[in-house]
Amino acid sequence: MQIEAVKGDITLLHVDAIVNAANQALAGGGGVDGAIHRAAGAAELHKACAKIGHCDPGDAVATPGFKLSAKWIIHTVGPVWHGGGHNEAAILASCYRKSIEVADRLQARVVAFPAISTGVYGFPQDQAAHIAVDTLRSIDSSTVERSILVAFDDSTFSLYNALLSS
Ligand code: AR6
Repeated sequence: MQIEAVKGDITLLHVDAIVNAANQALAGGGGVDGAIHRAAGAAELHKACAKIGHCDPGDAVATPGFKLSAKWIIHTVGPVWHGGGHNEAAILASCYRKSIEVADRLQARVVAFPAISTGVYGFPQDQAAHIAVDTLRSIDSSTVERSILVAFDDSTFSLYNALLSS
């Protein structure tokens, strides 16, 4: 699986699936979750999420992409940062692994990820970037050919580029 970094708005990407940094209730919210709801069509996406109802931290579920160019939205729930001693790293790694498992089942070949947990949930950016890159590198996907790490700010973009060139 090829891994690359881009900077920008994940809702604008022409990929098979985009990953959403959701909450356990799949209720929508701010950050990338809010942007994805607005771009996909909030009413339809809310309805699809309500039907699923819940997602545990570290797990992932899928809905259609509705008005997005992406065919699918894979909703994963990152850990809330509580200082690092509450299994946060393992839960974040699980978000990347489970999202790829869901993408495999959907036959998605190109998947884009936001920097899960590094906004409202407070996970330190550098540690999260390491986990994203290390976890994706460790996955042997049967279907996904390309994973795109989408940075919304310069510091995240620099971290991804440094890690991907090492
Ligand atoms: N495209 C790509 N990345 C984005 C975009 C965008 N359009 N908008 C924000 N980001 P966050 P979390 C980046 O807070 O920390 C929501 O309310 C942002 O700069 O969206 O996992 C949910 O409902 C940051 O780097 O997600 C949950 O309650 C990254 O996306 C909670 O926030 C993640 O920031 C989840 O918190």
